[in-house]
Amino acid sequence: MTITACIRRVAAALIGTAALFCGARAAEYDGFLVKLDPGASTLERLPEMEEVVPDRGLWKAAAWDDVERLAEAGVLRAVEPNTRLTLGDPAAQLAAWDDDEDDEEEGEETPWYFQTLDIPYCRQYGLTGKGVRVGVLDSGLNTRHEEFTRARVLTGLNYCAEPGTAQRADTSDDNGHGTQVAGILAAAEDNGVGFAGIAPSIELVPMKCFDAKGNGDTADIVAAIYGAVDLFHCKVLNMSFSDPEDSGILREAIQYADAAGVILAAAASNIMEQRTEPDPMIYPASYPEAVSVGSLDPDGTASYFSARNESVWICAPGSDITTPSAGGKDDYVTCFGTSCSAPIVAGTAALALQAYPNLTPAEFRALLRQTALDRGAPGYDITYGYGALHTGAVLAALRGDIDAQAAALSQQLDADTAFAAAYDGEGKLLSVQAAGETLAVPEEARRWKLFLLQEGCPVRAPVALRTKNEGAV
Ligand SMILES: [Ca+2]
Ligand SMILES: [Ca+2]
Repeated sequence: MTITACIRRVAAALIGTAALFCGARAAEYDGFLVKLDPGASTLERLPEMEEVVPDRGLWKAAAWDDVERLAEAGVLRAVEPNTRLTLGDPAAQLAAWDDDEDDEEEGEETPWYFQTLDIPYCRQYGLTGKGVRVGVLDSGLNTRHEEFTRARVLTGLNYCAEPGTAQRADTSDDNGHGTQVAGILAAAEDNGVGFAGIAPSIELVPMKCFDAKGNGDTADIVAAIYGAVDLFHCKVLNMSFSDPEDSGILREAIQYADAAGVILAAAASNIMEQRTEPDPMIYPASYPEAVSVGSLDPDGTASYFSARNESVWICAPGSDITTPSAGGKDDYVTCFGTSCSAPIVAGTAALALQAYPNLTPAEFRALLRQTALDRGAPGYDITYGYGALHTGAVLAALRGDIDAQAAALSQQLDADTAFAAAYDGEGKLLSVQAAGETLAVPEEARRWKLFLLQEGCPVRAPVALRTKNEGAV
């Protein structure tokens, strides 16, 4: 919904008797998110307003009277209800277990999806997300947990607390969701306990936007997105939450992050009941700049709860995932939800950025699309998006490693389909042989080290993508 339409809806709701705001119940919003003329004076701004991102003219107004006064002063550029969000059902806990008793015998287990995604291939090239800064917009982080003692955790911000208060620096996790998400992304590897994250060497920035009950609002999310870009200089953001309302101000923040080169991974959302076909669009996953991630079960099929709509870009493991919990220093939970799938894509982005720091968000989205393993109905579909994430194939494509891509594709090809690639003396790809056909790689494509096979079909010509990052990993 556009800002104008939103204002119209707000105005209509206020004039009429129904307490409906952009489709949300009155209980589901907290004041108004306003965008003011950047030139507005302190006086015109109203002293009682809370800051959201003051540099960008974003403030929170408690009541509609305030909004009207701002409009009368001629400084109001946009207004929306400040929608309340809840972490709610994502990452619902199926079971919890305590690692105290027998971890000495068990040691560290490899997550089941490391083989599916071919994480060992990435580790072979030293890819652990080292040096890549990732912001996790969630409920905070339990830094006392044994899986984070080695992690490079930066001091984040608690956006739930008022600016200027001591609580603003406290990003400890009183809910659990944030620690679970961060564990899937960055739990320590080879520390002899628990499990490992996809990108265990990232610089992790906990950005607390949800309180102990899992409640947050659009204003805090927007503030955190601008903070992630301008204050923390993150290269990847994970957003395992969903807003049923399209917000023009949130959309602008997402577009700003994308334009600044930040890769955005968002949970496609969980639909547990009252399904429609397709499921409704959910935000921020449905903004085109965000990678909307659906969930796969261990058998590779879409999880029943994973949203089916045209926002879905790709699917990643999101069921039967064991990860650290906020409870103590050695507690783990087994969870499911698209909240678990998004950090697997965020971790993949961190590995790709470690290898190629100039990779753009658009290039990353294209890589996901072109390396995904098609599932369900042939080609794009609203259940799987472009298909199942294959982290190894993403990195292989970046390296121009056609053999590794072939290995990934062989997961969905007949067993007798063989690949062979011929290179010239400089390691540039000359031809690809598949299913008995030999295809020459066009001269212009040889200049690039990024070669991708068209989705799902090994006998079509390799395609080249522009990349600013020449050179091997
Ligand atoms: Ca571990
Ligand atoms: Ca498909």
